[in-house]
Amino acid sequence: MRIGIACFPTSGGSGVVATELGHALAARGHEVHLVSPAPPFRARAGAATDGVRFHRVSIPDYPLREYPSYGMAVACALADLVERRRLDVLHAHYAFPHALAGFLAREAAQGARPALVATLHGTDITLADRHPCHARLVSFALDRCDAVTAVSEYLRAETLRRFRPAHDVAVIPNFVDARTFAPLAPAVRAAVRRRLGVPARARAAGTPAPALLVHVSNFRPVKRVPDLLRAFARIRRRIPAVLVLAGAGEDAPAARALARRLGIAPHVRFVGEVRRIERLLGAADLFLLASEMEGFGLSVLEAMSCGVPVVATRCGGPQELIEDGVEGRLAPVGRPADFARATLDLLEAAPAERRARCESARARALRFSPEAAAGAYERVYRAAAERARRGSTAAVAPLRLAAGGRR
Ligand code: GMT
Repeated sequence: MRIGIACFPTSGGSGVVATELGHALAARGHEVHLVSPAPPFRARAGAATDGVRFHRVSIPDYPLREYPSYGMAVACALADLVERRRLDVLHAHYAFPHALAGFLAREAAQGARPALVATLHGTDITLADRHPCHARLVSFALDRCDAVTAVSEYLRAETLRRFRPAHDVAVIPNFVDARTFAPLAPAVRAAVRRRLGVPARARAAGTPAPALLVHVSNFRPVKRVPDLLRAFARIRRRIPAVLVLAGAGEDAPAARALARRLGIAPHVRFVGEVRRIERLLGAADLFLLASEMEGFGLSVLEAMSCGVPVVATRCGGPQELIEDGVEGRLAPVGRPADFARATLDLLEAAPAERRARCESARARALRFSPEAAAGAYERVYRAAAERARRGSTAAVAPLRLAAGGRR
């Protein structure tokens, strides 16, 4: 198939999923076009040679340029691609504006009518009603798609509850490349920890080695980083530990200020965006996520794939990845004291129990393979193409496809 994928290029999970899916589909023989304002964060060097072509969305320089429209620019880029490559499928990642732009592109393009597929990731649904008009456009776009997928059962349920779309929403969980996101060799792990100033072993007999706790974030309010810092302050009162926060975003300056106020600044490292995040994840004792809501929680899956257990809030997607007490712990949202207790439970467990949890985390992550996800998307594409051919987008039979190991 000839497939156009529209996504954001930033380090957020939706762009990562779209890019990795593009590579997995290209490996299965499809012609894949990635459409984004910049090369996506995880786009691989030499992508053009492995069947994925990148197309930059440029916002035209126009006399009224103080009002640039990214949405219109993506629609133009997609319409152009549909015509030039006679696309079979247009796959929009993130409902707004990509699904709407895909609809416009399909209407505007001449000579081809690709199937329109949207994948919902999280805040595109759960924050859409912050602006009623925005929600109306999301609803309109979803109803014009030939297929809609969500990255978790939780997000599917939220989408049905909030939008009552014309068709069912298929669940295709996100996935992880278990060769890249793998447990680190002990020497590599020790080297990464040394660079962070966190020894892998105790410095003196009778004193425990500090725990390395890692969080990856876009520092948006939904991540509740202040809760994480408050929980960490409690953890530090009991045991030596270092918290590494990777990523960048609007709440980062306030998080630094809070770390200083809580007196934990010397033990908190803000390392910004990290290219080879698998090294940082693999060096951790635990991965922490205190979000208010996660459509999926890709960083949770990536940490698990590195053999690292997770403490997360009961906030949607992570509840489908972690069974409380098996691959990690789940804590209520907005309760730093409970979050700290859950984290300490894991850190203070006997070594054999800790090892078993690492193995469970890795084993569970192996069930979310890129190949299975690409196969599930192919099936959605085929069904959507059939629907587009018939020219009908309403009253669609339920599509229930799961690529990962949902319980
Ligand atoms: O909504 C965001 O904060 C960003 C968005 C993105 O573009 O990465 O993240 C969402 O998509 C990811 C990939 O499917 C999910 O793993 C994240 O859980 C989801 N974020 C939220 O729902 C907050």
